[in-house]
Amino acid sequence: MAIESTLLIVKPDGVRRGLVGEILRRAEAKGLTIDALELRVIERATAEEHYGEHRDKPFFSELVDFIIGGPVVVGKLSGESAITCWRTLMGPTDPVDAPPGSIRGDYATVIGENIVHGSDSPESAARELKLFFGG
Ligand code: 3AN
Repeated sequence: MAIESTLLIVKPDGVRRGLVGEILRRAEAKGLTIDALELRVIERATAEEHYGEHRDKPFFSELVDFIIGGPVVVGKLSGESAITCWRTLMGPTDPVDAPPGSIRGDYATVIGENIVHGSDSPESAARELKLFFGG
């Protein structure tokens, strides 16, 4: 067990649907701490770097256009095993597979609009937190 930090993004679909409060409530209820929080529109270059591992995938341009298409809430969540805890609260990437009780299970139906992001490893968390918060 270890204290970790992870990047949270409430994507444009989550903000548009008024789910910011509910998503933050779930993170806090779990016991995670909100160390940084900001509403912003992500620059295209930042989005392309963030999703760099998907650059060669057919859905890359759609993914980037979607994430920069409206305001998002970016945050830093910290706590014991925060990376895995937040991924579990989010549910699997495809909302069709996400169980009820998870954010994607409760609020999403399609993979291209799956409400939230969370870093998938300590290495990703460090890279993503630096990209969005400078450290
Ligand atoms: P996660 O967001 O669960 O870490 P990743 O990193 O595999 O999932 O994918 C990043 C984002 O790319 C997903 N949140 C989803 O919006 C989008 N995505 C992943 N796979 C697909 C796909 N097959 N078709 C369309 N969009 C996808």
